[in-house]
Amino acid sequence: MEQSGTSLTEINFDGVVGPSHNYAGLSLGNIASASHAGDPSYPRAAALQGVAKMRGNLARLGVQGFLLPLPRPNHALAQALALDGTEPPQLRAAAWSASSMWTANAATVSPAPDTVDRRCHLTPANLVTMLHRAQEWPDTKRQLAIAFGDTKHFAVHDAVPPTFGDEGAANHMRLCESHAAPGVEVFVYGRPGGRFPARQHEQASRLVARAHGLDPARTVFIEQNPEAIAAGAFHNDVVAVANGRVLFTHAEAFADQQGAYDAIRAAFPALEVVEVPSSAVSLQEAIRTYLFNAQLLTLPSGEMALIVPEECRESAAVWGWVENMLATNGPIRQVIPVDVRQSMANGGGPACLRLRVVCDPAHVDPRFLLNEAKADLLEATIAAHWPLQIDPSDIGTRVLADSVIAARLALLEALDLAQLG
Ligand code: SUG
Repeated sequence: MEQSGTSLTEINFDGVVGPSHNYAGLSLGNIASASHAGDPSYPRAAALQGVAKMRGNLARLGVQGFLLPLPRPNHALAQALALDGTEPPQLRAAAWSASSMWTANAATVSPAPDTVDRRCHLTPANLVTMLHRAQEWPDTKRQLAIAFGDTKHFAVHDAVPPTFGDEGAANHMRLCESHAAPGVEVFVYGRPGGRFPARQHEQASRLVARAHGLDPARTVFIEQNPEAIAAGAFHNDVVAVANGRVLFTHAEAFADQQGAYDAIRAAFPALEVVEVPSSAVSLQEAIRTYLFNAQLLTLPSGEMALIVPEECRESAAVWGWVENMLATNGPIRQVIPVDVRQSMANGGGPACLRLRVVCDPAHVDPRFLLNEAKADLLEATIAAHWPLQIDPSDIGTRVLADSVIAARLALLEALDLAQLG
């Protein structure tokens, strides 16, 4: 058992966008996914946008990690679905989805200072609500077990059993005085019955909290606002994000907004809420621009920066609120737009693309950590192997399968991770 040390830091593990990235309209309740269904996709541009975001954060924070695309097409799923070319295209596309790029859904992570055995616990998300996402977790777990294979410092669990849907860190927030101090973990679940699926089940959240050995006095369970889910907030991280003492949230994120603040404050009295009122940014505009699907980072200077999608700067309402916020003396001192448009068109903003792990970087398998040279290597491999464009009619073809498989293997080899092949 190890006590938390000063070397604990937050590492963002971004998902490298896989070579089969495409728009198949697979996610009911995800407005962007539905509205871009059938569009051509640009996997090379998508993956390069992701690397550019990682490079920016590496420069800002000095540390950055990544997780690799999962094997696609998934032959086991294709077989299980009896795909023979006569099936509906969406069923076929499920076996090709590059959805593991959204690593906020890879796992729920409880850092060592929060857990009873003082190890960092990771539970891969079962993602059972969506077929194309439910196939991810066994391969995700294999990867996590390598990246965080140091069992003195990490515990990697199995996913929560079905039918309790678990969507991982996208429905989980952590408040703390510093990343290395014991934190308060907030699990946000939805109740079924609305027009769109509530993907995070309360019992899944409670199960993860127990499995991770969290202190009940520092664990809070909160219900998502059913109206937010109905408006397209299929994950809580579409309408709220936390970092340090700060909860940055839309005023309509939770079923009982004031009750949520009170419950968090009871466990974490230092809470600072930065709330965006509906009069400034409507729920619909927040979901369209992904203002809250932002990375709220503590910079080495101690200031907080919000990494938002470019779409925020193009919205008069959102940017107007941002400028007003920056003019006040609040905890968020910088707002930095990034271009992740290819991911955004499937409902994945800057926060969806990263999994936060508070740990000592020295305990992580270095093959999953980025530096400038490795960012160059990622870019060169993507530029050489990722398809430029995928049209819906390409999905299911042998030609595309060969190119997607070869592209991923080239990346694994470049990173000395062929064991994941
Ligand atoms: O699960 N989109 C993903 C987006 C995940 C966003 N993650 C977070 N909010 N943390 C999803 O809905 C679309 C795939 C398609 O339609 O082809 C998709 O899976």
